[in-house]
Amino acid sequence: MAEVLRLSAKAIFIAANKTENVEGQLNAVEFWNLGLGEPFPISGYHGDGVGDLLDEVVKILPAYPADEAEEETIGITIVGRPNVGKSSLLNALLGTERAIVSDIPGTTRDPIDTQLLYAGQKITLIDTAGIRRRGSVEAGIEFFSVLRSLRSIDRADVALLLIDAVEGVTTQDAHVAGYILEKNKSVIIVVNKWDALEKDNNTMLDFTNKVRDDLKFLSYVPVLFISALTHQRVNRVLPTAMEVVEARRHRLGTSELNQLLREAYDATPPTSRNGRRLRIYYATQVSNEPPTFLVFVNDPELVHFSYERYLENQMRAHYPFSGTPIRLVFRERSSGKGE
Ligand SMILES: Nc1nc2c(ncn2[C@@H]2O[C@H](COP(=O)(O)OP(=O)(O)OP(=O)(O)O)[C@@H](O)[C@H]2O)c(=O)[nH]1
Ligand SMILES: [Mg+2]
Repeated sequence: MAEVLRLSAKAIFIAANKTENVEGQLNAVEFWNLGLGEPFPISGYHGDGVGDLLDEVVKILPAYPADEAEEETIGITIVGRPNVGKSSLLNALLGTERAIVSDIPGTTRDPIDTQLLYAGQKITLIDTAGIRRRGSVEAGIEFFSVLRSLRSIDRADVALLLIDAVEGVTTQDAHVAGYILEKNKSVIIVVNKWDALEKDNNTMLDFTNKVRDDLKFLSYVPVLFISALTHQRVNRVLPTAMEVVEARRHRLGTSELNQLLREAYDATPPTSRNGRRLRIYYATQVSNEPPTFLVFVNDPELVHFSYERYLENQMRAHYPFSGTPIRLVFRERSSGKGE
């Protein structure tokens, strides 16, 4: 059958059906032997994997005119404490005075959505109300403003977390960053009011190190230094957001992924626990936005937090997934399957 298909000179996709359980997914791997490329584990019954298969099929179809193909809009929300310059940044990006800017904290009350077209992509840019320290938010109007700011993160792909260059990173900024990642959204740190800082040759490096130190869990996140007032480097914001969106949508090929994990494992094997050592059998990227990887191991209990972090770092050394959280899901490989 494989031979007949090969002779047909048509594009071939192997859909390995009935792979809703782990065993089935492992069996699907054996279709590599057909030599017809990567098999797609799907479940016709549950619908798992069908979207991924269709994505690949659609990729090789002739392109539609751009306006039909780019239906999807990318959500970019601007968040941060009151008065950091969120509305000023929106205006600077749009080149118009769309949002009200004032030195009174709490000027913006409701999220303002603006649609724009950038590099052929439809973008919804959202200016939000400032998010104040927990505890200092009284009930009433402000409470709901903050709630709506947080909700804007839910409907965005990327959050621009604005930080005041003069005030530096606060614990509140760290909280908001944590919230963004919890929602599996991508993030860019944007240090605003860069014009208002006395600077020497080291200021930017020192500030970057400080940000990295204060927000250790955001080591893979781009940091930009801008002035919404003078427009300094504001032109870096949207290109960086597009890079991050691309990273969110990136797929690591299965053989690429397995090779890099094998190399990582061999370079630094995990230490054994109670005489048992973690073994990694096979991994596959099961979805994106954010990229999610299923890793089959002998026993997920043997995956130590620090080893998971090590694997993640090795994956990022191979492909940075800039600004984007990635998820590793460890599953036990069912017994009786090979070794
Ligand atoms: N020096 C300097 N001032 C800025 C910059 N960006 C904004 N500001 C000033 O900071 C104040 C607050 O700006 P907004 O853009 O209203 O800040 P916001 O984050 O939208 O504030 P809320 O809507 O109240 O949360 C205004 O007085 C701005 O002129 C900047 O890059 N440099
Ligand atoms: Mg505002």
